[in-house]
Amino acid sequence: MSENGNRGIVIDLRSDTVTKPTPAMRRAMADAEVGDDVYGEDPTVNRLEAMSAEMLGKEAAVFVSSGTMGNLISVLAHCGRGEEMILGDQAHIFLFEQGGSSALGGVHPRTVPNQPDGTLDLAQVEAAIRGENEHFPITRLLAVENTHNRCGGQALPVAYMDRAGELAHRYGLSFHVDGARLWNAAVALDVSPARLIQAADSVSVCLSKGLAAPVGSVVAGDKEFIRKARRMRKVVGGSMRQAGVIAAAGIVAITEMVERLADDHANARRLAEGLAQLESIHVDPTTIQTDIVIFELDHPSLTPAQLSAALKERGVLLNPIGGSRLRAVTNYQVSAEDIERTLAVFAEVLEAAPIGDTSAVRVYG
Ligand code: TLP
Repeated sequence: MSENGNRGIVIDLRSDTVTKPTPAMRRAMADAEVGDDVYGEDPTVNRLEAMSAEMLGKEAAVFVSSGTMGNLISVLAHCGRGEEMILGDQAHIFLFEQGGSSALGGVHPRTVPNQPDGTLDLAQVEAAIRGENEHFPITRLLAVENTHNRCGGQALPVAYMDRAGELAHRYGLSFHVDGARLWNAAVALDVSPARLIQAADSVSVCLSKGLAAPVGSVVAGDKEFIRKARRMRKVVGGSMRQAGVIAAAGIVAITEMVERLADDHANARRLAEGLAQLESIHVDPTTIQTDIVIFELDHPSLTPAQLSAALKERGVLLNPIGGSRLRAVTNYQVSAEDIERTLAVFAEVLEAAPIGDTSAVRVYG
């Protein structure tokens, strides 16, 4: 929770990206030893990369500016122009990254439907893998997302990750994991991040989501893959110079901020339990595994946009995400008390707009 001028308290549940650096991060940033990272001379970046590679159980890692860049350079390092990647129809790479791997790399996306638990049906994946035929693009890559954002922060379990990797490798494909929130998955499943992605050839993890660093993601894989990924980072203009200033916050993120994600998960579960009590909101709290709560609004006079606007008036920020759905994401700036306050605000707003009372549209529109 934070103060917001004369509008008072703000509880920001729009994303876990909204967090500001912790005091320890700001100190580490101020004190960071730096050098020119394009020469490989930034000791802080080198340390972050080495620590991340170790935590992720991979040979090497490269620091990038964002999750979008991490996924992009991974896909470009795995696939050439006209080659194909199989991914979920709800994948962030497919929906929310401007089709960058196709726009910039000529990589053809082939989607299969995401299941409600964020997985892909592996029989459908297998059926989508192309055979040898000059009419077809060559299938090169399988990508999954863990946790799965659009599926409500679902954590894909180890057994599934292993099976997906085994399938990809059986057909000679690489296996990439968009692990923007892999840390959340690992905490929720009580497994190490390294074990969770043991079967993956590459992973992109974010430092600036649940872990609260101001900037940055890390891509990890074997040395040869990371050599290619570094080349791709350069061509998209993503190589940075004295980046130790931001990498320092990333080191704090991976050393101090992972365990506490359990608090965000508990807060998300509590939020869902409270929301489920409200007549015009539908969510099954038992499905909430991590920090994301996606819920349906079923109200005759209030649209998701109007609900969001009315909540904002009272200091609670969260986003409609299309159709009747809205998303709330807990984060380290949101306390258990903030969740209770949020639930009270929901009750207030929905009470002020009783079901069937269309005047609420005018009040909150
Ligand atoms: N997700 C953001 C934005 O899309 C709005 C969010 O608020 O959830 N993979 C996944 C699974 C993601 O959720 C995101 C960001 C990314 C990749 C991209 O990361 P950034 O924003 O660092 O490019």
